[in-house]
Amino acid sequence: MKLGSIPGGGAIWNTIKKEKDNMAVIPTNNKKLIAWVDEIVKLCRPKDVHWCDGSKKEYDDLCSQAVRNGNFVKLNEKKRPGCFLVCSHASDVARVEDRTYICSRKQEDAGPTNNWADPDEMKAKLRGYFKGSMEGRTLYVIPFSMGPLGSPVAKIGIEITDSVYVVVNMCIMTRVGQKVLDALGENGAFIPCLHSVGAPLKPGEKDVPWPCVPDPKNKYIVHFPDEGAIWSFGSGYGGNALLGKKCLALRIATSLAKKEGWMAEHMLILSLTSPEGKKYYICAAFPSACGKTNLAMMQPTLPGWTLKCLGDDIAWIRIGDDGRLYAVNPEYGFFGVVPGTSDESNPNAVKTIQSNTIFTNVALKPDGDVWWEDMGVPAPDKAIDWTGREWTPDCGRKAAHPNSRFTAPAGQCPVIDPDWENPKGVPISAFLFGGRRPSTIPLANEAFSWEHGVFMGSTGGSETTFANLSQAGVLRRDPFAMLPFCGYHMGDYLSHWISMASRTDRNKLPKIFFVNWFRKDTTGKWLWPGYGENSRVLKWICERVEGTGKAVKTAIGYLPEKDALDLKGLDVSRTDLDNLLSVDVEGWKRELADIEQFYSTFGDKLPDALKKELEGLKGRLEQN
Ligand code: O2Y
Ligand code: MN
Repeated sequence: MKLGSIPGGGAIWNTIKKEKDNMAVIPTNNKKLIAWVDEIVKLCRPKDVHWCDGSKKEYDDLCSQAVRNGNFVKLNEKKRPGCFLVCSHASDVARVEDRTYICSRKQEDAGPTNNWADPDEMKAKLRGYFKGSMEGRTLYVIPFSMGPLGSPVAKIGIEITDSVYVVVNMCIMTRVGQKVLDALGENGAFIPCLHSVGAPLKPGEKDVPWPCVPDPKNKYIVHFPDEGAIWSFGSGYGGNALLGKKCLALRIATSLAKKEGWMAEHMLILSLTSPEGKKYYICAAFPSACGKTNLAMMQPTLPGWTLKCLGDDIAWIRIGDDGRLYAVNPEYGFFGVVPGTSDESNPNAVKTIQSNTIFTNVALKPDGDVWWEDMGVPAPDKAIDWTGREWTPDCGRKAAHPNSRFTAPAGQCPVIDPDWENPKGVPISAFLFGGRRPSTIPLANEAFSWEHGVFMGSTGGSETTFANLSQAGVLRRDPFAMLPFCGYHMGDYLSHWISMASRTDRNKLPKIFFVNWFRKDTTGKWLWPGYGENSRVLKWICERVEGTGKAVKTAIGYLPEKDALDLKGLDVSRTDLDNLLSVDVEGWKRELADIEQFYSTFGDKLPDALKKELEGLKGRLEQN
C-alpha cells in the first residue's frame, strides 16, 4: 500500500496521515507504531513511504520494479519459475560479528563474548548515521510476525527498511502484512526494527545494483535488549538486514526468554517416525558449516523411517501444560547456504528451491538458470559469476560466493511436517548437540542427566575448515552454537539452561545427546558416511528415548553398544566402528584442559552445576 510522495523529499509525514485523493489511510490505529514511523520518517527523510500489505501482488510488483532498476535478474521461467538472482556488493556478503553490538544498560549484562556500547551513546551516534539516510528512496514499513499469527508464542516486529531486497526476503522468511497489523490492534506491543542500507540518492542520481556502506567500520548491527529494539545500518545482507531472524528471533528473543522463562535457541526441529508409526520430535544445535539444513530435511536410508522438517535454524521452546518442552519454528522460510546443495547432500532442499526462490550471490548460466559449486551437475562452459564477471571452469575463481544463499518458502519443502505451523509447537523428545570434530568425540553419546547434557551443549564447537576460515584445524568452542546469537551474558545463558530442570518435572525433559558425523581416521579418511545414513544414529536415539536402545556407561556418557546401531546394508569396518564408538581417554584429558580454559571466559558467572560436571568428568577419566 503506497502512501504517495512526501512533499519536499520527506518533509512532513503528518501531511500524508490525512486521507487525501489517491492517498490511502495509514493501515493501523496503533498509536505507538504511528508515532515511531513518524519519528523515523523525520530522521531518515525518505522520498515516500510504503506500508507492506504482504500480498502476492505487492511481492510481484516489487520484484518487477527491482528487475527494471537492475537490482534483480529474473531467472528462466521454464527452469526456475518465480525465481530471481541478486548479487551483492563485494563488501557485503555475510553477517558481520565484529560490527554486532548488544547495548544493554549495564556492560556486564552483555558479557565478555558480545561487543557492547552504552545505549544512549550508541543511539546518539547512530542517529547521525540514519539522518537523511533514506533520501531519494522509499521507506518500507514491514509488519511481521515471528511464529504463527495468533499463537501465544508469536512476537510481532515492525521492520522499517529502504531496501526492496529486504522487503521481499522478509515476505518469504516471516509472516508479513495487514493480518499482522490487525493482530497488533490499537495497543499491541511490537519490536521496532530499524534498517537502512545507508546509501541516500541525490536527485537524479542513478541507483547501484546493491546499495550499502562499503566501509565495514561504518556498518552497525545494534540490539537494545532492555527496551527491545534493533537498529541496523550499512549492510543489506542476510542476518545483518533481515532483522526478524538472528536479531529478533535469537538476540532479542533470548533476553525476553530469560525474563519470561522460555528458551530461544539456534536449533533445527525435525520429526522422525518409526516403521511402527511412533513419532519423535528432535531439536538440534550445530555451529555453522555442520550441515544443519541437510539434517533438518534429510532422507533416511533406513527402510520404514520417515523424517519431516519443522525448521532448519531457530526454535522457540516453552514448557507446555503437561510439563514437556514444546518447540515452535518462528520463521516462515529457509535462508540456506547454496554451495554444496545437491541431490546427494540435500535432495529435499534441491526440490524446495526449484521455484519462488531468491538466490543471492550464485552464478548465472547463459540459459537463464543458476549454478553453484558442488551442485552435483557439471559446470557450464561459461557463466557470469556472483561478482558479475565472465566465468569459465578453468578461470581459477569460484562461480558462487561460499556464503551464497537461497531464500525459499518453508511450505515448499517436500518433507515439511504437517505440524510445522502448530501454534502450540511440538513436544521434544531429544536435544542433539554436535560439531565438526575430526578426533576424540564419538559418533553418538548420551548425557547422564540434564546437567550433564547442558555441560555437553556448553562445550560444543567445531574445528575450522579452509572453507570457513583461512586457518584449518583450530577448535572453536561455541556453546549451544549460540555465541554470536545470545543477547546477554553467556554465563547467565548457561544458568538459564540449568534452571529449566527446576521449572518442570525433570523426568519430562528431553534426553540430551552429542553427535559427531565428522570423525576422521589418522589418514584423514571420514569414518562415517553422513547424510541419510545419519538416520541410523537417530534410530538409536529414538530407542534410547523409548528405553530400549543398548548403551554402555562410560566416563563421558552412554555410548551405543557396538551392535546397537542398525548398520544393515552399510559398509563400515569393525575398526572404524571401534574408533567411532570408544572413549579416547588421552584425547579427552586434553579436551578437559581446553574446556577448563574456555570456561574461564565466563568468570564467576559460570554456573556451579557446570563446574561440578567438569570435576565429575575429570574424576571419571582419572579412573580409566
Ligand atoms: O551470513 C548471513 O547473513 C547468514 S547467516 C545464517 C543464515 C541462515 C541460518 N543461519 C545462519 C548462521 O549464521 O547461523
Ligand atoms: Mn543459523
